[in-house]
Amino acid sequence: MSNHQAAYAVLADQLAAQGIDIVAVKEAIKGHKIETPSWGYANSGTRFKAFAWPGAARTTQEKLDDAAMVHRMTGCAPTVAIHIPWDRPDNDDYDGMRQYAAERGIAIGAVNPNVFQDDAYRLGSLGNPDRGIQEQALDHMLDCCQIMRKVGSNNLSLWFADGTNYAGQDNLRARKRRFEEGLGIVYRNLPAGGRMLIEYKFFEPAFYSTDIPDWGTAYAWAMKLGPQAQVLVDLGHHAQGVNIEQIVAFLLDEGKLGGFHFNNRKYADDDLIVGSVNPYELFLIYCELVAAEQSDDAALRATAHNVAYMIDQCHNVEGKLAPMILSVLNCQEAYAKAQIVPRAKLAEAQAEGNVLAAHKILTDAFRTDVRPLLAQVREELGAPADPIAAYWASGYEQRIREARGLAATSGGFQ
Ligand code: PSV
Ligand code: MN
Repeated sequence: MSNHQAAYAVLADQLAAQGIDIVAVKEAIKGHKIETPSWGYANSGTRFKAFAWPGAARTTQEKLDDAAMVHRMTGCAPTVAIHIPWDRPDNDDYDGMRQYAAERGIAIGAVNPNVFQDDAYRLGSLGNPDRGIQEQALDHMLDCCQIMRKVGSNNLSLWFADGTNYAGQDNLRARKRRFEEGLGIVYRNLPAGGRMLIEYKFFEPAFYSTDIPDWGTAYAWAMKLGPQAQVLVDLGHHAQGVNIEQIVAFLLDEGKLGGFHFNNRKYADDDLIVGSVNPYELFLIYCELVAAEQSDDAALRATAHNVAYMIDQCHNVEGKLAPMILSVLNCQEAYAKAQIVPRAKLAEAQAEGNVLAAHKILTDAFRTDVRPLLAQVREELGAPADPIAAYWASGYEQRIREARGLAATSGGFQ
């Protein structure tokens, strides 16, 4: 018996004694999938400097190769989000892209339109006062609805850089109406079974007003648009001290939580490895999700099981694949800890008003070392027990460094 197998046997006994169904927990962990972003495999930086990383992906094919490697190492990252036009293939060969991914054991996940990098978008996209530019943004988003059909994606992930920098710069109510009109058109063009995930961000790049500043705005529009529109929660897009797990609980209960962009931050939208700054917050967020997954309410369960878990991080100084693997593992670890919360006992303590007992039940689960359980799950899935060690031992990093060298930029699918 290896070390982690012995540790797993001890943990399994301990959890069984608490009435936790370890087989069900392992099955749930095996079903928990996390999408990685194509843009996380390429060079990236801050507004001050992008440091090139040796071996960083230069094309979308290389990004897909890397995402497939992350999936092979973790066993739980089978899809990759694409960003258009960053990942636009030559001759719009999206069939080729879909096939390339499939040949590597992964699939294309969320399609992210880019309506912020063109010069035309200086004053915004859907919120722009110029009708022609609104239409340009709309055309691109409608194009992305077609791309969803071609790559077999069910998620259109929308983030807008729209806002204003100065009081008086634009009419705030008019911008709201422009957004509502544009989003309505996109909504009506979604593929059958596809959904629109509306992401909010409280500031940046505009600093006076942001057109979708908070979950309330995204929620109000998702309600107006209909069942195929839901809210996307990016962990980096809140003011300090905001209780994100409460937002998650509210949106889940309303059937409007569509997806996550995982990352962590110390100050703002820092793009740090999820769980690296505040693993307790990540655990508490997962507690809400798992409680909904395990609820008696069928609609709530369906919402929770349909949440798109995605990473939205660009690693600037710590490499590319290894930090992505660590991010996936951190999510999995928080999910596993949320799975071992004894919910009946917790509900009892809550009903009795036993504040300290309820709090301790949660923190005991958080403090449990679930790594042997995760190693066991990975072995059962045919993935390496220690994905980071396996990655370094695989020689992949060395190979891509030699083959790709130092690239200043990244390009599309070739
Ligand atoms: C910019 O803040 C951002 O990080 C958003 O979170 C988007 O989801 C992402 O870029 C990709 O467009
Ligand atoms: Mn995001």
